This record gives sequence, structure tokens and C-alpha cells, in this order.
Amino acid sequence: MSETIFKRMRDLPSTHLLGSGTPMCAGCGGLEAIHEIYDVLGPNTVFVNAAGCMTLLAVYPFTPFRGSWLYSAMASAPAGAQGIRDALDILLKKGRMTPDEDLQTVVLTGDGAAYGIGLSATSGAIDRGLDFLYVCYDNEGYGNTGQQYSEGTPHAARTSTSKGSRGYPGYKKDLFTIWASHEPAYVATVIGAEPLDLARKIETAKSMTGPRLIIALAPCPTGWDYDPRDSAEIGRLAVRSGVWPLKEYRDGKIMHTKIPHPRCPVEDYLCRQGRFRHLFEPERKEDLLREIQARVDAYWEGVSD
Ligand SMILES: Cc1ncc(C[n+]2csc(CCOP(=O)(O)OP(=O)(O)O)c2C)c(N)n1
Ligand code: SF4
Ligand SMILES: [Mg+2]
Repeated sequence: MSETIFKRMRDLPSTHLLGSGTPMCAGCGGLEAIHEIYDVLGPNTVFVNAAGCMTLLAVYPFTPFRGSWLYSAMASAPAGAQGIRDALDILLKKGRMTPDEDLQTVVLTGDGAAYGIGLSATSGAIDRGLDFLYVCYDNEGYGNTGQQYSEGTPHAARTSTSKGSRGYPGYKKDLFTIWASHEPAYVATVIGAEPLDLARKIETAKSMTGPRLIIALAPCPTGWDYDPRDSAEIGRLAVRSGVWPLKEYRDGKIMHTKIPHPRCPVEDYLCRQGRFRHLFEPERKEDLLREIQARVDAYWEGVSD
């Protein structure tokens, strides 16, 4: 890399992600969320990333971040974070690093790692009270390898491994509740299309210690099959339809941070995405549409705040 590019990188605002050359798809909702999250977290951050789309952000020895980046196997990012946190603590204890030089340890993975392959390592890290922030960008499938279904895939979505006329037969795992049941310091859902809600939650997480977990729904034009320009609108529809509740857990309580009222029909969200086209063509699958709507309605009936 030339001296000029280095200079240009040095002169950019220090909290800004250096994203101009990233090889991500246009309209990537995961990247949008990470941009916004990094703007709040700032440069004193070390990322521990499990294999997935965001791994492409780092091309050794460069990353678009000011801080450091450790690449790990899909199952082990929280274990990597433990090693980093321990090393930082030793340096602090020995006086080889001042407290203001300390780094936030941030795990960054997709849903495949967070909901499935890496869940055991996450559970262990929360149990040990590891001081870390886990950011999951949830594009509801194994995006980097061609959008196979993951445990984050919603019911009836078509994926490259659920191509039948009724899509994925399973149901999206409730990762928020699984994490909250471990009683960590903080858990929140966010989406890049609601940047103020996201920024407030990252500020909250940044001000805390202990295990803190963020799940960002990540509209994915490539895996969800829609025009990249629609990403923000699809994100807003996920919230307005009630499909993606914005909420947080702290001190044993769950609070919704945005209650969509009135909720728009879930269909408004589904019909914008090719992965649900088979619910509308060649004929409407009324039973599936009714079931998906009924599940969302049942969720919100149980919400009192
Ligand atoms: C144990 C293991 N199995 C499979 C892979 C191949 N692989 C690399 S990235 C990826 C997809 C990960 O999905 P997710 O965590 O949702 O991230 P995304 O690709 O959607 O960003 C897979 C299966 C791997 N690296 N390790
Ligand atoms: S496949 Fe989806 S999540 Fe991955 S880079 Fe492309 S838009 Fe982003
Ligand atoms: Mg994924």
C-alpha cells in the first residue's frame, strides 16, 4: 500500500470505519450496522471475528478498523476473546499498559456462529463473566457460503438448502432469550435502519462491564434476494411489522425500546424479498402467511411495556 493511502487513512476521523475498499455486497445491512456500532465504540477496540461475510473486511495485514483484529474458527470467537481479555488484564496488572490504553474486546460473528456453531463457547464465556461485547450481525443464514439455512433462518424462508415450495420448515431460534437466561450484564436487539436506537444501546453497552450481547438484524440483498437500494426500507419494515422487536435486557428485566403502533401486516415485509416469493406466487400460501402473522401477533400480545 502506498504512502499516500496510508496518509489518507491516518487523516480520516478516528472513529470512522475505513470502508471504501471493502469487498462487501452493495446494500449490506450487516456492514451498515457495524459502521454505526463502530462509530460509537471508537478505535480502542480489538475485534475477534469468526468466519463469515465480515471476515472479508480484513485482508492481512490490513483491516478497515483503527484497532486490532483476530480471526478465529467459527466455534471459538468467545474463547479467543477470553485470551485477549486475559492478556490485556495481565499487561494492566504489570503496569505495561495504562488504563486509558485498554481495549474493548468485541466478538463479531454472523448468526451461523452466534445461534449455532459458537453458542457453546458463548455460553461458557457468559458463565465465566467475561468482560466482552458480542456483536452478532444476523442475516438469517450462512451468507458467506451461499445462504444455507442457519438456526437464525425464519420459518418458510427459501435458502439454498431449503428450496422446496414451503421454504425452511424450522423456526428462528430465540437467541435473545437464550442469552438473557444466562443473566449477563446486557442484551439488546438493534438494526442499522434505526440508528438512534442502535447508538443508544451501544452507548449503554460501552458503559458497562461483563458479558454484553448485541443482535443486529442484517438485511442481506444477496441472501434475501432484493434490490440493494431497498435495504433500509426492509429494515424499517422488519421493525414496523413487529417481526424484529427492538428490546433490551438488563438487571433481570426486558424492556421494548420501540413498540410499533399500529403494526403493518407482516406481508408488507415478506413480499419485498425474493426468499419469500413462493408465499405469493404462483398462488398465495394463505396457511403459511396466516401462521407467520399469528406468531408475530402472539409475541406482541405478550408484551406489556
Ligand atoms: C466449522 C466450520 N464449518 C464451516 C465453515 C465454512 N464457513 C465459513 S463462513 C460460513 C458461514 C457463516 O455463517 P454466519 O456465521 O451466519 O456468517 P455470514 O456468512 O452469514 O456472514 C461457513 C459455513 C467454517 N469456516 N467452519
Ligand atoms: S451476503 Fe449478505 S451479509 Fe454477506 S456481504 Fe453480502 S449482503 Fe452482506
Ligand atoms: Mg449469517
